[in-house]
Amino acid sequence: MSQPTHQRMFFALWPSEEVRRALWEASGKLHKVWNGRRTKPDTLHMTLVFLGDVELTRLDELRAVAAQMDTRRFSLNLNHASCWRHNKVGFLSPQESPPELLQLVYGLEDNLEAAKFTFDERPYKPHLTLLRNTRCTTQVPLEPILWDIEEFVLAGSSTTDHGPSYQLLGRWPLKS
Ligand code: 2AM
Repeated sequence: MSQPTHQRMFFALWPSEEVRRALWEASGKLHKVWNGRRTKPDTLHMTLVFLGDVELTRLDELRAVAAQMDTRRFSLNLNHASCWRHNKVGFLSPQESPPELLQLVYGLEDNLEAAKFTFDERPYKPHLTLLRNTRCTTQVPLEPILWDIEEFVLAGSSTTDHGPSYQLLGRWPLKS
């Protein structure tokens, strides 16, 4: 079989084990009321910038783009659970986006544009997908999930018979 030349990639925030457990618990509570298909615990993440298919020969260039970022660490308070009607995604989000989160996203986008990478340019709506094919019915009480963001990652995505599988292609610490 010929070697792949491209891979689907995105920059993301990747939860620690502790945050992952809290997210999985929240997704269980939402699933009981809203139904749908739960995101598997090991694939839970929050996308920053979705690049789509990237030539593997440009991976080092992409890592250099990420290494230019000098955003400070911040805390994310996932205190809002909701759904989008158009794509039936159920998600957690922060009611207010910390300025550092937006700096990180817009900074990456600016650097990517300068390096002539293409990416999904739709307005950024911070969200962490917990359920697919779902509909929000009634409000579900949840404890807010506080997540200390100390790094961001570049993830590569492949499709398997069991759904998406992600490989971490790089991780960059935020400034303390
Ligand atoms: P989602 O959770 O709302 O589906 C990997 O596909 C990640 O990239 C998912 O978190 C997905 O968001 C996000 N993403 C953003 N834009 C995308 C796009 N145009 N196509 C597929 N995934 C996208």
